Amino acid sequence: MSRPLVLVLGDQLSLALPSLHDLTDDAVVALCEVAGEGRYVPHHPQKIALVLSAMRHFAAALRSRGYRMHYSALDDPDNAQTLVAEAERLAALYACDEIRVVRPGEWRLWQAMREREHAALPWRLLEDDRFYTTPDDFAAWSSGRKSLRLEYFYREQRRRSGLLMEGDAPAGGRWNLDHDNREPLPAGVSSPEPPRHRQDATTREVVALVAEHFGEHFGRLEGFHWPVTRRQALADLRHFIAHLLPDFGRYQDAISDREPFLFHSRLAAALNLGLLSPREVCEAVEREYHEGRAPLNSVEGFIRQILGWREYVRGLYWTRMPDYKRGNALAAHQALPACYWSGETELRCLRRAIEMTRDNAYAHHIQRLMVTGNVALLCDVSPEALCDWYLAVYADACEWVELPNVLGMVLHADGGLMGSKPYCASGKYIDRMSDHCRHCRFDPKQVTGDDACPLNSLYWRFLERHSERLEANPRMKLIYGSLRRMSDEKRAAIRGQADAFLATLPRSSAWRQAGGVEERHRHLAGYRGEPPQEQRP
Ligand code: FAD
Ligand code: DLZ
Repeated sequence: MSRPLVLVLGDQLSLALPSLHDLTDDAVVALCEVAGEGRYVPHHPQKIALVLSAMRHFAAALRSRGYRMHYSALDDPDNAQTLVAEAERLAALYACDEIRVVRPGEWRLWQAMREREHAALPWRLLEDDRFYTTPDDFAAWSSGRKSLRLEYFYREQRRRSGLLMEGDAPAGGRWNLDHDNREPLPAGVSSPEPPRHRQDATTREVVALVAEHFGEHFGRLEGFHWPVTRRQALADLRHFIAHLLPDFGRYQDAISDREPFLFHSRLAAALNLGLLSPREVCEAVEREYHEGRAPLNSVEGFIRQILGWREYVRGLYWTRMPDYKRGNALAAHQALPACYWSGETELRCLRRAIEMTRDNAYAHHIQRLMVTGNVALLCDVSPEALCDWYLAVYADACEWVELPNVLGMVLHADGGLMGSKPYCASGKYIDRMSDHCRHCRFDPKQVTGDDACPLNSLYWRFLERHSERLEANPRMKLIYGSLRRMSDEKRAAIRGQADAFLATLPRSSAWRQAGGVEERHRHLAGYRGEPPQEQRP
């Protein structure tokens, strides 16, 4: 009979976790706070506080259920400060003969653990059953397919799960109601404030600890109000269903200068940490449709994000790594603009998205995709630099979901595996979907001149630069038609305008100056199979 050390990671906080099933009395369950996980990218202090406070609350819940527990606190003097080393130290301390862990959310850790499967103290990896699909299910679905588009995967997921199905047909007769979900926010409409969870002694202690150890990272810690227990996460789910879901669909693509959350659920962090399960969330939302309290465009739009996108990006991640991470189909090699850390930019849409990110460790999907993502795409930011930023700054950031969204959806760096065309947009799009341009010094209707919105010239420059790859794309025919109809002089003027903007764009980031990015590169060089950054020519 083995005596396992069961390592529960900071994003595995579910009582239903497979590694917690049927444990013998002498099994030791360990949760380990380690500086290595807080620093390999400069995580937003709210994200670190969320993970550590949720871990401490979860450990208390396990203890009260009688599990034999070890909790390594960040400032324990013996703490080895990386997950693998700390788990091995504890296994030796408790004379355990194996370490059990459920598949982690990052390839980097999975690889490190798999390398130890046959060590003297073996690691045993269990599949994570908290999703609708496993990586093997995705591999079976994708095998031999020409196209891996979400829509096909999503329909299969609907059939398999039975969500929003009427027999063999989709509820309401259509699989996807995206076309009904594109309204900007009208003046005078605002969304209710999110719940503000009371900070108990545990959370207050963690917030102080994070301020002390990670206070130099980008992002404010004040105003922390993420749910740190299952109970609080369920309160957020109830709030979303009662107050936001009915309007979720129609304003899903809207962007606001003053409202950071709009009608979005803010549930991704709780889902990713394991405080909520995707099944219970989707089923609760589906019930609102059947009981006539929420329209189908909202319910279908929401369920598609979780049952479709969330599962789909996870499948892509696990079946394509580690090669996936090296994708750079558009040959983008520039550093991140410095304003991604400072917020100092005259582009009002970008400034507000970064300020909201700094204040809340949150920006909604359209800000991530069409503001910070779009600007980075148009400014040729390298996938590596942009992925590091997205992984650091959001409370819900986990590599399995961040990487495909940044690399595939935002940067088209996977060469079109995920999206049939890049989500590039000009200032006109921002003006149509938001009220930012009213507060901006630039004019979204002008392409050249002092007042022209830089996104316009950058947009045309991007299309010109990638015409060889994109011109033949049927979905881009119209826009390339417009580009072709421009006179040579006009094209040259636009190119000049864009180049002038890029030439004066400060690129070095606060974190690069502080040495944080270099530390990350050293850390990652091993599994990328590359020489460390400083040795590259
Ligand atoms: P809602 O708008 O209320 O959506 C409901 C749920 O659907 C979310 O909670 C999330 O679980 C899921 N979801 C929505 N869109 C996606 C998507 N594209 N991929 C996967 N799941 C989705 N999501 C993360 O959870 N972690 C990340 O690290 C992350 N990084 C992203 C980076 C970029 C560049 C982009 C474009 C998107 C990223 N997303 C990420 C997806 C999405 O933006 C967030 O899940 C969402 O904004 C979280 O806010 P919410 O909970 O209010 O979402
Ligand atoms: C994000 C995070 C942070 C900041 N700290 C810890 C930690 O101290 N201990 C831990 O177990 N997990 C932490 N996490 C979450 C991990 O980064 C996450 O479990 C892995 O990246 C795998 O998804």
